[in-house]
This record gives sequence, C-alpha cells and structure tokens, in this order.
Amino acid sequence: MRDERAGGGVLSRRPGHEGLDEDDVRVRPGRGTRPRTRRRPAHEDAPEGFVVSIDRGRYGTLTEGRVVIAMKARELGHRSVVVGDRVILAGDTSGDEGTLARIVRVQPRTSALRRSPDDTDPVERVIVANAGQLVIVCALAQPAPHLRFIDRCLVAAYDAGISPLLCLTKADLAAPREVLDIYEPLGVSCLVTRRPLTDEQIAPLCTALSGRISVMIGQSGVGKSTLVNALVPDAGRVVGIVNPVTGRGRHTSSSAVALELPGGGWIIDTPGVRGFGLGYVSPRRVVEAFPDLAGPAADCPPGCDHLDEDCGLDEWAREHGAQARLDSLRRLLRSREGAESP
Ligand SMILES: Nc1nc2c(ncn2[C@@H]2O[C@H](COP(=O)(O)OP(=O)(O)O)[C@@H](O)[C@H]2O)c(=O)[nH]1
Ligand SMILES: [Mg+2]
Ligand SMILES: [Zn+2]
Repeated sequence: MRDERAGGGVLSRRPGHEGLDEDDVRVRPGRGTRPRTRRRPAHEDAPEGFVVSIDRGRYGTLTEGRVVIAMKARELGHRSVVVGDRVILAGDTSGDEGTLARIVRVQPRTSALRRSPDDTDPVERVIVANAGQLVIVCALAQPAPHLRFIDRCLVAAYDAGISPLLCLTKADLAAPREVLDIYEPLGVSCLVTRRPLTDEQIAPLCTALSGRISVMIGQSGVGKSTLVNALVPDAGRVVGIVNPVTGRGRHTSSSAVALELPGGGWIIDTPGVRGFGLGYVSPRRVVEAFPDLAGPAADCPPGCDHLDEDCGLDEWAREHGAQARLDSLRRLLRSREGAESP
C-alpha cells in the first residue's frame, strides 16, 4: 500500500538517504553533523547552558544559575564549542563537585568572531560566539597607541557583524585627540578613561556594556585587567570557581573567559588573542559595514579594492565632504595586508 504522507510532500525522500526527515535538510553541510537516527537520544527537555570558560577540554557552562562543568559529547564530532556558545547539556547537570555533564548540541550562533592563523591561511577559527560588541582597548601611552592593531580589530568586527567600541585608556598620560580624529569619522563609538579609575570614569563603559555580550581585546599592558577589575569587583573569585573538576583555580592564559557584569550582560576577556589574521575578509565585507559607502562602492570598476586611482569613492568623498571618512576606510582596507603582529 502506498504511503500518502511519504510521497506527496515537498521534502520527498532522496534516494540513498532513507529515513531522513526535514531536519536533515541543511543550508550548509555542517562538519561533524550526522543524520538523525532512531538511536539518537532525545534532548528536548535538556537544560541549556552558556559557555563561560574553557580549560583543556572542560567547558564551564552557566546552567540554570549554577556552573556545570561539561565535556563535548562524541556526537558533536569536530564541531567547535567556544566561550559565548549556548549549548544543550545531557548527563549529570547537577553541577556538584566532581560531576561532568556532556554538551550534546550547540545552538545556532548570532555572531562568530574569527581569526585565521595568519593572513594567507584561509582556514578560520571561531574565537568567541554570540558577542554583540567588540571592545578594542588601546592605551594612549605606555604602550604607545598601535593604530594598525585598532584597524585590524575593526575589520574583524565589521566582518563578524559585531559593533566595535574603542576604549582609549591612560588619558592621564597622553591626550586622545589625534586617535579620536582617525576613528570618529568612521562613526566608531569611542570612550576615554584615565587614572584614577573612579566610578565616574567607569560609568560610561558600564552603560555601554550593560545587557550585552561584549568581547574585549587589546595588547598586553593597555589596561584590560584594570578595567575588568573595576567592572566586575569579584572577577578573581568568579574565575576561581569555574573549574572544580580539575582543581585548577585559574583559567589558563590562552583561554577566553566570560564574566557576568553586576548591571547585567557579559564581558569576555580574551587573554590569548593578540590580533586577527584577516586573510578571509573581502574588501566588500568591510565596505558593507558603512551603508553610505556601499552605494557608491557598487559603481566602482569590477573587483575594485578601493585603494587605487580609478576608485569611484574619491569623487563621492569630494561631493560629500567626506575625505576623512574615506581616508579612515582606506586605513582599514590596507590593514588587511601584511603581517599580523606589531
Ligand atoms: N597611568 C595609567 N596607568 C594605567 C591605567 N590603567 C592601567 N594602568 C596600568 O597599566 C599597567 C597594565 O595594566 P593591566 O590592566 O594589567 O593591562 P592588561 O595587560 O591589558 O591587562 C598596570 O601597571 C596598570 O596599573 C591608566 O588609566 N593610567
Ligand atoms: Mg591582563
Ligand atoms: Zn572603489
């Protein structure tokens, strides 16, 4: 007898793929994903966790108000799990000392901050998931501002669809004007902090971070830890409780960690990340971040990198009095080339 339901649907079964249902129709072939089978356990009422730390294959996940340590389930294969991911847990999710849950699924990401090992390597690795904001911390002195680093962070942020926030520290040592003149024409949100880091100093940053997931990046010595300690007064303790399984009290220097802000939201510190390889970012992706430039850029010669004489953006900038904005955009585009490190 013919099964009416099986034959008549839009999602008719493909030869050689018996037993698949519409869940198997994927937009992209996911690495490590497998077709649904009868043996696959149901995780429908399994709790969801938020990955706050990673240490040698152990994932600290905030789950229903407690920190549950978990490992990746075998069924995840090579699928990456990073700080900021929302994951479905199975097994012992009590969070009791010595217990270990399993991560059985990773929820779709709203954003993915990536790096490639270097500019020529097309393989990209996700560093942080679901962040809405990239806080680029740069000192105005000691160490001197590293503008190329800022440019590259901006490119990575625009590519990931994450809004950047430039935080200029140590304004007690040097004035911020020159740096602001480069980035304000792009419409980048900028904040300036100085010592002593009073509540008044930190308040604008608190407001900017409130209720969002922000990831912080900056070179060593620019004042990231100083800011985090001011934002999250018990930051040291929060990090310390994350790893009861291994007994290690602190996260390793290379791993990211998410800290909950007292006013709501999360700040993710990325101690091991000192920059981005941008080999995978196209000029088009960068220009798309600036809606007023995307229109005129579409009239450029095919494949225009927007750096040469025949680029149509020069005329647009003259007509709109936007030379500073175009200069800043070109800084960003040029920062994609050459070596990553300072
Ligand atoms: N003068 C001055 N020094 C600062 C300021 N913020 C941080 N520092 C100092 O800069 C050094 C590096 O700060 P730290 O937070 O450890 O930087 P990190 O490596 O980015 O985490 C420390 O000696 C801080 O006391 C500031 O606004 N002004
Ligand atoms: Mg630090
Ligand atoms: Zn062009």
